[in-house]
Amino acid sequence: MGRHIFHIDLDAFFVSVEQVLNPRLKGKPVIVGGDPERRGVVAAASYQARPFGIHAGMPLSKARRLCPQAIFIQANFSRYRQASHKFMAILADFSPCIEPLGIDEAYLDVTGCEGHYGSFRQMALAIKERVHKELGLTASVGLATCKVVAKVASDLCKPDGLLEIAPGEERHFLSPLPVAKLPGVGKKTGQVLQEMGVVTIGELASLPLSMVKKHFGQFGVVIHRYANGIDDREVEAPGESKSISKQVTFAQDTLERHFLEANLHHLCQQVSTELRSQDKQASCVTLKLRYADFRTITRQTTLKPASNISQIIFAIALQLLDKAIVQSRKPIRLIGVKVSGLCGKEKQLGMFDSQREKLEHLDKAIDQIRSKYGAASIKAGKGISELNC
Ligand code: DCP
Ligand code: CA
Repeated sequence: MGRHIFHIDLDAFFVSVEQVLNPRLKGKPVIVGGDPERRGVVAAASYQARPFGIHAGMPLSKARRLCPQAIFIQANFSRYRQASHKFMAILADFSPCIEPLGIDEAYLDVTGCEGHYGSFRQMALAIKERVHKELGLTASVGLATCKVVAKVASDLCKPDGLLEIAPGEERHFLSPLPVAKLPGVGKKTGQVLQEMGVVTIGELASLPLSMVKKHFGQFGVVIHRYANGIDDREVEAPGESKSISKQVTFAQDTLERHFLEANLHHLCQQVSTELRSQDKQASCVTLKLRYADFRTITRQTTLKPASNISQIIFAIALQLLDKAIVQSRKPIRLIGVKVSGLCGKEKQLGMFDSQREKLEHLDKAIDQIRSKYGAASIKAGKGISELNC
């Protein structure tokens, strides 16, 4: 039996949350990001602001030049996080197989779930209705047999849309669209494809695989399959995660080493606590940095043996951060940590066994205190200098 997958994405998320709180903002060009007099970029723009050419990542000063009548408001992340949790909880009521993607989007594998609603379309409408009724937000939903087609579909029908791509129609649907619409095709890949004379997804799909592979290696195989509407990726529920990641966006871009270190420490604590709660160990640590100009880099290191010890993950991530700071002294907007290559507990033999054991006991004690008194009840220090890993 074929799969049925939804991609659901909230429209102009940050702005829409603000509009629910202040209905006078509805129907107006609204920009969340902050004060245009100060340095900063657009986080979200209402659909009324977009015809002026305003988009996320654009400097606020430029946004104001393009649309002087726009209303600028400060981002309030705790509000957005709260709305996001409620949104994900609504989705989880429709299918247990849910994969949150970002703060305001998720894949849902709804194969076999449509019976109660009559059809997948009716089911998608029911989701939209609940999101609107309970949160006051509009969502756009793409329905397809695989992730990539569902995502392109939801993007295409925004805002407040619903687009169903019938089984067998995947390639035909993607074919006329600009190649930049294909997930995975960023600026760089788009440029190379343009030089190859590829404008539409259909043209990419028609290229011989060997040619795409020659230009892009294994990644070429993936985008060629996507262009042909082929995508076998499962919708991965968080419980079965292959990775755990946490990130934080700063109110102001910074290069302040102690501030970055403290945030990194907190993120590493969060991912390692999550690892331990899943009884998993990670064999890879990835640091993600986004600079003020929105350029994003990732740096990773393999962990041998795999570990879920907070101090070890932090020590590795900190090394990566220090290297990155030396390489580029640009102010940082976002910092994130991902642990992947997850596996069950290994017998850890090695010269630092006794030290690791001590750290494991420490983490266990911290976990117990937190589970009893809450996450904020205890903070671990950053004493890593003696850790030799
Ligand atoms: N966001 C951000 N900085 C960016 C992009 C997005 O802070 N460069 C935040 C604000 C967005 C939210 O993430 O509201 C979700 O991002 P989306 O890309 O889904 O954009 P929107 O939801 O704002 O608009 P759309 O209706 O196009 O999905
Ligand atoms: Ca969105």
